[in-house]
Amino acid sequence: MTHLKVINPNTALAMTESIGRRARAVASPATTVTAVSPSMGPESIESHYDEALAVPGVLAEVAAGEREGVDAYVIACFGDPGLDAARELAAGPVIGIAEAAMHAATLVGRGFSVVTTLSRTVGRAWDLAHRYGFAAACRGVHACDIPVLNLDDPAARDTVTRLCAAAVERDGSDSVVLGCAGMAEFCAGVSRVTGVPVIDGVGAATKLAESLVALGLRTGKRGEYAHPRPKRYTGLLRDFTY
Ligand code: 5HY
Repeated sequence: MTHLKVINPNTALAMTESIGRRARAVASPATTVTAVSPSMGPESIESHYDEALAVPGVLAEVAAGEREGVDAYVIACFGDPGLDAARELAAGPVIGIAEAAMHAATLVGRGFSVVTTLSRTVGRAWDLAHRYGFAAACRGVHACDIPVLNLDDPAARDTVTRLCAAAVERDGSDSVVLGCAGMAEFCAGVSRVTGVPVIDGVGAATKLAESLVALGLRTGKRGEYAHPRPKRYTGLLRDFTY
C-alpha cells in the first residue's frame, strides 16, 4: 500500500474534504489517501502574506507524516506553498498541485490556459510557470475574481466554467488548468462544456505522486533538498526543531 498525505495548506475543512474526495476519486485502490489541514494558518490563501503564514502548518504536517511513515505528499494549494522546504523534510516525493497540473497540461497540448481565483494571484501563477519551465506553454492566466471560500457557491462553478471556455478561445490553448484546489471537483463539468482537456492539480499531483513512488523515486538528499542542518528555532517556531 502507498500512503499519500494530501495537505490543504489552508484551514477550511470543507475544502479539505473536497480535496480528499478528488484525490480518492483518482487514486489507485492500492493507495491510502489522508487529506488534512494544518491546525494553524489562514482560512484561505489569496496573497503572499497568506502563503507565508501557511508554510509553518504545511511543514508541521510533513514532519508528522515522516513520523507516520507517509510515502509521498501533495501540497494542495495552487501557490505550491512551502514546496522546497517540505522536500527538505520529506524522504519521499512532495508534489505541488500547480507544478503537477502544468506538467500534465504540457503532455496533452502545446499551450494551456490557467483560470485562477483573485486577480492578485495571477502574478504568482506566472512566477510558477516561469520557475517550472512552462512559461512558453502557458498562453494566459485569467482570474474569475471569486474568493477561494466562495467557490462553493452554486453560481461559482458556472462562472469558472464560462471563464475557462473564454480563456481557451482567447488564448488559442489546447487545455485549461484549474488554478485553485477549491476547483478540483469542477474538472469533469468544465471539460464537458469546453471540449478540451481540463487539468486539476489535485488529481494530477495524486497520480504523479503515486507514479514516483511506484518507480521507487524519493527526494534526492545529496544537495539542496538535504535535511536542514540542526539549529534552534525560537518563539512561536520553537517546536520546529527537528
Ligand atoms: C488554493 N488558495 O488552491 C489557492 C488558490 C489561489 O486557499 N487554495 C487556497 O487563489 O491561489
